[in-house]
Amino acid sequence: MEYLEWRHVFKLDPAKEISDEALKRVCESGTDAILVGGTDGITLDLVLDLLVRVRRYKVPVALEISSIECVSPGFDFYFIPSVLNSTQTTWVKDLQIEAIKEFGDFLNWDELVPEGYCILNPDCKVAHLTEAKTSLSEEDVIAHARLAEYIFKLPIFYVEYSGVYGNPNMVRAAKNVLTNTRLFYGGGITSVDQATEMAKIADTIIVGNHIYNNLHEALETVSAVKRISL
Ligand code: 1GP
Repeated sequence: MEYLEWRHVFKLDPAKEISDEALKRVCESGTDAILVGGTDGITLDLVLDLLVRVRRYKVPVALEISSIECVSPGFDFYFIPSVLNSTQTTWVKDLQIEAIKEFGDFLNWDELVPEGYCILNPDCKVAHLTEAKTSLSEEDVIAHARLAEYIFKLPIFYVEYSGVYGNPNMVRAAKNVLTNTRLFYGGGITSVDQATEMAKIADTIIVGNHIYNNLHEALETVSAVKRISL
């Protein structure tokens, strides 16, 4: 599947405003994909609006599903997160069960991409929402990565520091024990140096917030990541 080749991804939040000019630069930046997702304030209208605008460009676009009310047809892929270090089964599998009960007979399973999240920033919204146990040691992160690959057989293990730049040692610890499962890293990338450092470790680098804070710097991360081969 093509998402297994992605090295750089921009994550766009439907609840945040972005001008047509900025969106054009993001979509034509050479990034491998646009991932549409966020934690709160998302409505179906906002998702549809962003989908239509991104569809003007050739870049693949995936929806990371955070609530079933905001799902629409028209994306190339649907990423289905499970928060492996949540303390609540809601975020690990209950919401997924609800969605499968409602849509299971109609789903195109080939478009669905399950992701195992490991949230390591205790202060980010998604950590609070999912009541994630974020105080993990390297040994814990390794166990979560192995759970993703060898028990749940997930194609993606996502080390999430949303909002802050993460500890490369934690990311490396996960990478060292993964073979087939792809390692996504996201969180606090604001510079070429940070993008380069994480691209030397993780398979796929996700840049989110900085698109809205400093577009020029965010765009520079694309070529920085593409220069590094693992
Ligand atoms: C968020 O991992 C992504 O889900 C990207 O993080 O917004 O901090 O870049 P940032």
